[in-house]
Amino acid sequence: MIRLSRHRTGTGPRWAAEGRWLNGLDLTDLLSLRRDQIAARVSEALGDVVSGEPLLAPVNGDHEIWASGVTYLRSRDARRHESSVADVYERVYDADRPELFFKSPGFRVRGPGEAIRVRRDASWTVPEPELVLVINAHGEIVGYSAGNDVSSRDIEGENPLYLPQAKLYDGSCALGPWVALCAPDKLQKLAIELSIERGGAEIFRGQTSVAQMKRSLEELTGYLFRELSFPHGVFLMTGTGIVPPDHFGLKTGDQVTVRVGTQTLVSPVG
Ligand code: DO4
Ligand code: MG
Repeated sequence: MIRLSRHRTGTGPRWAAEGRWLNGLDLTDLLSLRRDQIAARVSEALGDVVSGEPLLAPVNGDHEIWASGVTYLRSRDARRHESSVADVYERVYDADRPELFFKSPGFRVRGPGEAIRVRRDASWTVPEPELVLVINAHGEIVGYSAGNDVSSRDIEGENPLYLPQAKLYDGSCALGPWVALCAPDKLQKLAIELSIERGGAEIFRGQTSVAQMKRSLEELTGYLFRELSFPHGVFLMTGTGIVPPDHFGLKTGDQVTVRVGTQTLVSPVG
């Protein structure tokens, strides 16, 4: 596994691998390569050691973040319950074609320690802890990150056609802390955890595993690439298997921790 991180510097964002600067190379360059060429290209570009420059979201501004939904039974059940048109969730869970939606352009993504938000016109907002696939321009899964698909359940529940408003607003997408380059078979059983703190005390904790997902990672990737090309590579959130109980909604001041495999993404709610 190779950890790629993106940092704030005096001359703009810069990428590093395993704590050393990458000279003249960033994630977009690496995602134009085939999977089996990436590690060698990273080694060639390694430079000086990073000296404490703060982490940014591990994504370039022109990357796209897509998401899939209703890939875990828990998500299907929660949405069937919240919605007046419950049938659509049941049908998409069982259908061959998965639900895929556009979540965010890279420039809107919040990184480690950056605030996520509750929409001002929403009354019921939840975090969604998700494995995020990092996919190269050739449609090969080359690594992963941890992600939070923050969602307004009341807006989606009122009418599924409001999904883009429930899913895409300032502070609704967080990723990080890094892109871990690894073989896709290392992702099949990763543990996923969600912890929510309010006033310094944990008020919700849940866990699942990628092994609980109804669909395969290759199946989701295959559908995303069917009729769309991604010359810069693309990020794909793979759906949530953890949904807090119905009485729970995020509030300003909460702190959300998402763990996926070895990555821990902490986000205050601003
Ligand atoms: O159908 C709505 C979105 C589902 C979703 O985001 C999820 O299951 O994670
Ligand atoms: Mg989701």
